[in-house]
Amino acid sequence: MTNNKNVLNWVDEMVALCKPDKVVWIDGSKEQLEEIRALSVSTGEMVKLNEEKLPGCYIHRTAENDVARVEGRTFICTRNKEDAGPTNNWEDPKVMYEKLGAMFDGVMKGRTMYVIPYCMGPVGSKLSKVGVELTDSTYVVLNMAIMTRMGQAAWDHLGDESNDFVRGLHSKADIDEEKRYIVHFPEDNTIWSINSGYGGNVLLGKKCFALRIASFQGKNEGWMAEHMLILGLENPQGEVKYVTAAFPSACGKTNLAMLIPPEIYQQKGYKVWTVGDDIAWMRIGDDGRLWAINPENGFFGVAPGTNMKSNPNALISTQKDTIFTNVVHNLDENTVWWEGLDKNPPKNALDWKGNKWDPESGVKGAHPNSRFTAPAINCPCISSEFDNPEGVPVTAIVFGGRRAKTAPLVYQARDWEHGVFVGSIMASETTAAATGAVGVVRRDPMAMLPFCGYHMGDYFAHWLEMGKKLGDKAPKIFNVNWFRTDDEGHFIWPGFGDNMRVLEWIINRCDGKADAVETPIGYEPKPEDINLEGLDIDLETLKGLLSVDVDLWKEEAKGIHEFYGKFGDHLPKELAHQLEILEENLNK
Ligand code: SAT
Ligand code: MN
Repeated sequence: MTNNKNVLNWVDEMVALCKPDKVVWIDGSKEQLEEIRALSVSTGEMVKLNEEKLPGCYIHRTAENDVARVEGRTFICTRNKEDAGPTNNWEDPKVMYEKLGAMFDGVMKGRTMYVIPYCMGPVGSKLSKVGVELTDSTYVVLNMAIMTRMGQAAWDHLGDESNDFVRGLHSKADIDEEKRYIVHFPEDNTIWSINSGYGGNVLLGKKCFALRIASFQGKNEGWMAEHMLILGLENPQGEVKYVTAAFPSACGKTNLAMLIPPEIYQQKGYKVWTVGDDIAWMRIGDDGRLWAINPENGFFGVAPGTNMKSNPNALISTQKDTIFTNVVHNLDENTVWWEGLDKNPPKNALDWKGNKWDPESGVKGAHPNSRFTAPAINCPCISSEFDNPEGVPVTAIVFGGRRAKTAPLVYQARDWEHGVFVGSIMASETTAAATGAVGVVRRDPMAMLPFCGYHMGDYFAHWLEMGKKLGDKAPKIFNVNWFRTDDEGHFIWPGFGDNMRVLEWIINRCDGKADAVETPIGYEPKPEDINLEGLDIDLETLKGLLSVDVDLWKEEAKGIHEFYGKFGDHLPKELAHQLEILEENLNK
């Protein structure tokens, strides 16, 4: 399959360590994948769903203690502790290789090791990179087949000589949480993951490579790996402008990426095209602009809340060749269900734990972080540029999170440097995507807190550096918050398709077609410049959504001081200066 000695030697070494009974090289062919599906069904790893209603679809359940990323057990192992920074768990690489080496020793005895070659990004693109994942899980093989360009094409992209591939090793031998480790060695292009079967911990091309390792590579090679969706917004003249947006996990990236504009926009001819829903790799093109590709090939989306109203494009994407994880299994129809899919929970069903489920019981049937793994090509609004090796030019970068009060619906940064500040102070209420308390506000710069593979202060400096190189060709930077609530805790802004109204203002700003008002935190729309036609929201409510509460922001500034304190002398002086400007503005 490959003659690349770097690959062959490393696989030999890992086989000698893990001692599998058998090694299967994945070529990505239909026949081979079909065999592996049949095998997973025979072992009970997956259940085949109703072929008429959900052709090519399967359901899988993880262990009950293994349903989300485990940030406490995720490590960045660099030779110098300093290089991993204050926001990552660190261990000395030597110590960690030894510790995990002992755990991997003989771990695949009696099992099969699958060698999965995969390409992150369109095959042949200058920005694409190859990874190889060794795993003893057929679930991982089948998910990687959806999430990446997997098989022979990846070997071809790598070539026979290159050593530039990420070495991933995964085993799911034991489900004991105390023995679970998700470990990155950025200096060796290596990822070792053991004793988990949950997506973000084991699909090593995704968060581990495409964000943690890739962010480190991007810093060294002059590009960016970001936790961002990429969408194209087509106007009635047929011009498409591309926007990338960073929100923390489970804050609606998939929904925004697949947005369907409200009726009044559709009538005029506006359309939204999806390039990616989770990760963007960006580089400066020959024309000096910032260009983005989506390194993934599928969507690993949150199931609960996805329905024909909230996100029809996502739901349609899951109707064939999809793997569902930790959702409700409808036994009468052999289909799937989750909270928020529709108002008819199945009566004869198993919950995500595999127990008989009574919808009347008040107990949730699907896990809040249950997921679908769906091929990107299933998406009705997939962009024609999805496979373009050049990527798409980025007009605007949007940051956002869940904030009940502080952040307004939308504001624009004064310039790139201020934009980096806006990204760096991002904060959001936590969700079920990671283990731990839900609903607690935490700082999550650029939505990269759990995903930055090096010192976050240096990461901010890299952003500033990129801005200097981009100069006046830099995308404009914005911040949005769809999650402001009223005194009863209800969301005020309808969100979903109506977010188009905010995107319209963002694009108009980039085109120099919309005005703005200056506030202490940045530029905001004039309320009358947000189109409210057909919405149940009046101008007063909108003004409320755009209001900046100076007292809350003074509190916020204190929180930022404290947060910035962590970074010591790695904090770029430009950001400290931006914080001073914010405080001055608030005290005016
Ligand atoms: O990390 S996952 O890929 O499992 C999902 C997420 O948290 O964004
Ligand atoms: Mn994500």
